[in-house]
Amino acid sequence: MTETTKSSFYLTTPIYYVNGAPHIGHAYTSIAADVLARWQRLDGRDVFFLTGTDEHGQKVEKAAQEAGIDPQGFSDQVSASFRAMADAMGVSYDDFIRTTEPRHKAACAELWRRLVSSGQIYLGHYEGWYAVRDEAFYGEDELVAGPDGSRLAPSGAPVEWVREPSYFFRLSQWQDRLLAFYEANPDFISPTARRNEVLSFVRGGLNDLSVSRTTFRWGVPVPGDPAHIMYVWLDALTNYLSAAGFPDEAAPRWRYWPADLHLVGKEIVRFHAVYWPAFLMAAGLAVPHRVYSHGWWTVEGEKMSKSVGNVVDPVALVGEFGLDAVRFFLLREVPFGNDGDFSRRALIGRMNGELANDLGNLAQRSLSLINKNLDGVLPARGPMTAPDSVLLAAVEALPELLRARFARCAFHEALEEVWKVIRAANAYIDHQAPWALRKTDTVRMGEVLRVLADVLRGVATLLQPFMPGAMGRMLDQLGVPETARGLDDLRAPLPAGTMLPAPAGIFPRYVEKA
Ligand code: ME8
Repeated sequence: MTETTKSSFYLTTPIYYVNGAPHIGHAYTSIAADVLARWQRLDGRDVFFLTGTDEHGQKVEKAAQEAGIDPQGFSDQVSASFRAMADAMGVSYDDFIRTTEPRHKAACAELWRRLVSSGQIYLGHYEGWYAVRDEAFYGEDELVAGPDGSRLAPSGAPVEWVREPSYFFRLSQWQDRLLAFYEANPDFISPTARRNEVLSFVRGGLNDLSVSRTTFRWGVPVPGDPAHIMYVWLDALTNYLSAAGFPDEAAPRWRYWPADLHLVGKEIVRFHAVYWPAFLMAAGLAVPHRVYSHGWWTVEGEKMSKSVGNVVDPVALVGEFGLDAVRFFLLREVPFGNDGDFSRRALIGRMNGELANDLGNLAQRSLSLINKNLDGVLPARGPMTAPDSVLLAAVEALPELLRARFARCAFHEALEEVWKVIRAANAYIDHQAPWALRKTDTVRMGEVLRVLADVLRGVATLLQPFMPGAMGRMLDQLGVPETARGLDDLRAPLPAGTMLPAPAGIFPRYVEKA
């Protein structure tokens, strides 16, 4: 397919606040999004994958003050560390947007003007609770009591009383249209639990939303009234438009709009599934197809926090365990959508069990038998026995099974489907015992090794989005050219007679240092 005929897929991560260093939670969302982006590319789609940093607002301004650096210099530094994190995690983003960039500020100003001209914004006065940590307004009835009796946001963030002139967005007028939109687009929010939360929030009635602040300066000024700074969430959400070229509808990237999927953590669903579609509809713009919200990680049973000192640095983790193992673990350990717990023990268990024993040994055993007994030459397929056909049929069924899992962001299920085949291949090699056939029936030995090479090729091709480095090496060892590693290429068999390079272990066992 040529670039122009491919169907497009626009995928985003949240843009992360630059108030602190990236941690494993940020890496998780970015890796999950990356797996999906790589899968869609493998499946022949024209992908636009966006990530970046959210640099305005009181929270960042405060962090810069505490660091004793001006907010722009501070944002430059922390944004660079988020970009370095994405690079270290193998995140194949097509663009990295920063909300302090001119292209983004211009998009915000234009969106604001469109909301004003459609009569959706008016000047008033805000009085109520605000949590800087969440950058969110809360109603009195939403607050909870803290351990010392103080009022807290439902997230546990401290709140302060705010009283200032403010522009408002007429969110209250959007309740019915939002509910009709959710009904017409049942897949807009997933998983179901999150969808239900959003529905009940919107059914409960919506208040107009304060969309500007006058008590600090670090943000995008309101067009025509620069005493007001745009509410950081209106600014931040607009990044998804800015990167697609908005407001220039002739921009090459505008073809990607609306986004196919916003992948976010569960705590920011309301912004993406309520405010964002309301802003877009009010401005006469198309609404994204889906918002998927995943769960939260704790670390060794505890909430990650700077004060507890248990924040996991993803770059250090990759330094210790390797990138492929970390990516695999994060998506394998916890059903996507659920909360999960990170522990070294669980990571090492998956590395040694599923990577080293199940997949690594299968590849090493098969490829070294080809290397030693067949001079490294890939044998031809022979007449199929029943066990050969059953195993090959299982691997050939995987692309369709995985497409359906990826469509639901069920990454853990996709991995389980592949592992079922890996386990079956291990049972097959044990039963067929090609090492014994070497002495009794070398022709059959070649046929068995060919079946195994075909299984490994299918598995390695399909696992590339999860473990691009390790699976690239496995495909090298199987003699698969770099230009023939897509899903479509699986239909053509590898040519018999290909010389395979000497195999080298791909997943060594991890031994905990004493
Ligand atoms: O909310 N477990 O930025 P943020 C899993 N700037 N995921 C986690 C996590 C954890 N413990 N901690 C963070 C913002 N995340 C806004 C977004 S978008 C227009 C603006 C991930 O720096 C998860 O994806 O607080 C969560 O939604 C995101 O980081 C929040 O990052």
